[in-house]
Amino acid sequence: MEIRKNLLAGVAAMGMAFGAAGAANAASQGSEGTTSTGSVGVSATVSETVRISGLDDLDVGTVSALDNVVRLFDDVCVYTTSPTGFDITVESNYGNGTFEMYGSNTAHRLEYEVYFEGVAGGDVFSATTLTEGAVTSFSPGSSQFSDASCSGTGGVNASIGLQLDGTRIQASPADSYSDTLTVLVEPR
Ligand SMILES: [Ca+2]
Repeated sequence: MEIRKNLLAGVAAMGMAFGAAGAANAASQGSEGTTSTGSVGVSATVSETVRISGLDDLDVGTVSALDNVVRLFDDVCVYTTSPTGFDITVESNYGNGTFEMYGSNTAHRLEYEVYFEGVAGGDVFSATTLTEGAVTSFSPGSSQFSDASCSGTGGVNASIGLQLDGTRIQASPADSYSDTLTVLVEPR
């Protein structure tokens, strides 16, 4: 009996939650007559969506301790239906809190920096570096993230940048290094 009572209470609570979602969606029943009229409430929730596309691999090629700063960027297209922009979180497969490539010899590490900016092109390197695994928010200054194909801006509207510093290259033994970045975007 106790269990049954709790179940009923749960169903009632759910009914209240659904009722709160829409304004006038309580069904009403008709009564007997020459005609009869009832009503059916109709409701739906539209969620905001987001998409990042145009991602390409970043292969820096061969570098050495003689290099000072090595930079490479990839232009992408971010689209969201949210009028307040998007949040981005970039995670390094190997690094934890920092971006790190591993060598073929997995004892070898090469730290790098990742930039992201809501504009295409090399200006990404004037942006603030991202922290691995941490959320960074981008608000549209205009409507630049509401163009589904970024067609108004040449198919791109944002950029991911990778930077290797000479001091870090110097600290890493000769090897082939790689990592995978997971780029998560969410509507704000
Ligand atoms: Ca690209």
